[in-house]
Amino acid sequence: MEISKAEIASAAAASSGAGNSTQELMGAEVLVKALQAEGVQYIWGYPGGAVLYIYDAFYKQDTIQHVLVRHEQAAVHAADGYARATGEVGVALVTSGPGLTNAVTGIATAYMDSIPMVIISGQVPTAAIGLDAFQECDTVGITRPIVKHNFLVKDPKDLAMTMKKAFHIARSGRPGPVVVDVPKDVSFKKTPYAGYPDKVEMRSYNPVRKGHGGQIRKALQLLLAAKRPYIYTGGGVLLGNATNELRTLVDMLGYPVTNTLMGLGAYPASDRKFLGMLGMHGTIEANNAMQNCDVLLAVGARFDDRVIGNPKHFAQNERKIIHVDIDPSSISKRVKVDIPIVGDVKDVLTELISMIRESTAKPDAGALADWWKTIEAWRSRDCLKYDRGNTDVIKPQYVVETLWNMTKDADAYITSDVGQHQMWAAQYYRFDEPRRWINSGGLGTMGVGIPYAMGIKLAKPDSEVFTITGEGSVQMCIQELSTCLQYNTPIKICSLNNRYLGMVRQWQEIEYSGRYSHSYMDALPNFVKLAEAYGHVGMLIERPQDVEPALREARKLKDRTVFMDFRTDPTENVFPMVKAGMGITEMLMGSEDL
Ligand SMILES: Cc1cc2nc3c(=O)[nH]c(=O)nc-3n(C[C@H](O)[C@H](O)[C@H](O)COP(=O)(O)OP(=O)(O)OC[C@H]3O[C@@H](n4cnc5c(N)ncnc54)[C@H](O)[C@@H]3O)c2cc1C
Ligand SMILES: Cc1ncc(C[n+]2csc(CCOP(=O)(O)OP(=O)(O)O)c2C)c(N)n1
Ligand SMILES: [Mg+2]
Repeated sequence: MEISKAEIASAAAASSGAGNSTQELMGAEVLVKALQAEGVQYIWGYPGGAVLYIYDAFYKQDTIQHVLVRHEQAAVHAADGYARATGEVGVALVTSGPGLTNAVTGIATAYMDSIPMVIISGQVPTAAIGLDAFQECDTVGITRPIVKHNFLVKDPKDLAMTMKKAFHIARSGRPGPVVVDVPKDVSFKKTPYAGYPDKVEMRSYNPVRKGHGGQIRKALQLLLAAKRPYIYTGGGVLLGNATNELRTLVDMLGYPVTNTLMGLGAYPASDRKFLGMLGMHGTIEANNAMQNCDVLLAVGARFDDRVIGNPKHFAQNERKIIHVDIDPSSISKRVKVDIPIVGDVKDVLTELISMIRESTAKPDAGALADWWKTIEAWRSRDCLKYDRGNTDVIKPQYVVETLWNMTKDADAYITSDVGQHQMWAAQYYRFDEPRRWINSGGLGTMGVGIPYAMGIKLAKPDSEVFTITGEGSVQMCIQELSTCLQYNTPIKICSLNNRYLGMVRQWQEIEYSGRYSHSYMDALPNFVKLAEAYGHVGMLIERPQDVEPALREARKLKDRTVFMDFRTDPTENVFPMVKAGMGITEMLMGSEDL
């Protein structure tokens, strides 16, 4: 059921209390009013004793659609997927004790990738806290290291302001998940309610948006004087909705650009200035440019260990680094930078662009042409080539490439799970638009693929939503196929079934002399029948020539969830690869390098 914007606006106006005198409401009702006032359309959750008053309050309203998942982990992932695709705050609701502990993986996943979320958890009544009460757990303690902030609400009169703060903290500055723990009596008791606050002020929390003008000017001078410049961008560009600014900047300068795994889509992959993803499974040209540039502009990217490889090797080449990030704690965390700029990427890039427009100095065209020549030589090695013509066995890359070819001009979202299939999706699906590639990078959580897709499909019912997964990952949240049916969120699952925990097998092959300890997946279910048992369509695809027809058929089944079980080459590995402890240019290019 889609809820119109007008309905939400009228609900929000009603719930803001504008013009209303103070009324007495139960805590649970205040909570629902807060969500309405925040414009929340969907909430993913699972009920239990501690949240039954909240569920009762949901029953009495019809502006927010609650989605009953099958496992709390999936509730948080679905809300997280929704947040990644829409830029809105994702909201989940879980009960106390096991409800919350089940949600922990989802919360940590969102935290690692800086995703704005509010997670409401039920708690035992305030008088029972600390008494080993039934389904009690220390939610604030358990979640403290994996949230941007958390609250335990002890009095219903604080609920409205706490929710206001929670949403503000989740979406401002460096986004992140916020947990609001609500004891049962707090949701039950009545409290005077004078409307949802329209302002929030926190003395200790004031994220900087505008970058320091002097620093930006210094950055400009460095950038224009560069002989071998490089622009390294990450998830922050997507989180800060600054893709247009990034495109303008790159076009003005003509410099090469790369994205991290989390930044894919921040710059169009089809543009020649894009060198592909960098890092452990990045392209030669992207990694070599990172190592050999003389001026690096890092934008909303956090120098992850999967990106810079061995820090000593990375530091061998001298380069000047400009780092734009909204979170001062990201700056010089792993790599020492020369020009830190703390601020929002959109604000900072806008200022940088206007300074470039006003500047009489221009990039050094001769040096840039030489730099591009070097880069093209790296690129000509075509490091993502694979056995495209294989007619015996389905190459996993071929499935992704075929999907990309078929959907590149469509309104499509791609989610993935974690493993080899995730890397092939990142390498072979060439994202041109932001927020189309939805995956877990920081925590690397197997199981996110289906719930992410489910969350997105609800928000984008007219878009096509695909999940690229593996037979290992998909089983971690497979129960959500049931939710997909109940809420009519038809998604297309492309399982690259190699019968292995492939990424683990790859590491065992390369780092553990081929001792495949517990990475072979035997006794797999019949996925076709499993899909059918859940009320969906299942397809088994075993031959390369059937890949395209299967995808075509699945796309035609617009209103059905389709599970495509592609039997892919079990021996295929992800290349290029930077082995643990190696520098980013010390890449394995294929099995011949092993
Ligand atoms: C199997 C596997 C393999 C992987 N291999 C690779 C690989 O080869 N290459 C790769 O890149 N990654 C890889 N990763 C992902 C990696 O672990 C990290 O998640 C990723 O590199 C981090 O991306 P990022 O630097 O863009 O940071 P993000 O986690 O996206 O962080 C964003 C940064 O932007 C900042 N920010 C947020 N909002 C704003 C704003 N409005 N303005 C300014 N700054 C903002 C934040 O403070 C933060 O510092 C892999 C993951 C897995 C699971
Ligand atoms: C919850 C969780 N447990 C373990 C891991 C470690 N891990 C990373 S990739 C991987 C294998 C994934 O197998 P599959 O889903 O079949 O994908 P493939 O690598 O074969 O494409 C494992 C076990 C993880 N990332 N997440
Ligand atoms: Mg597998």
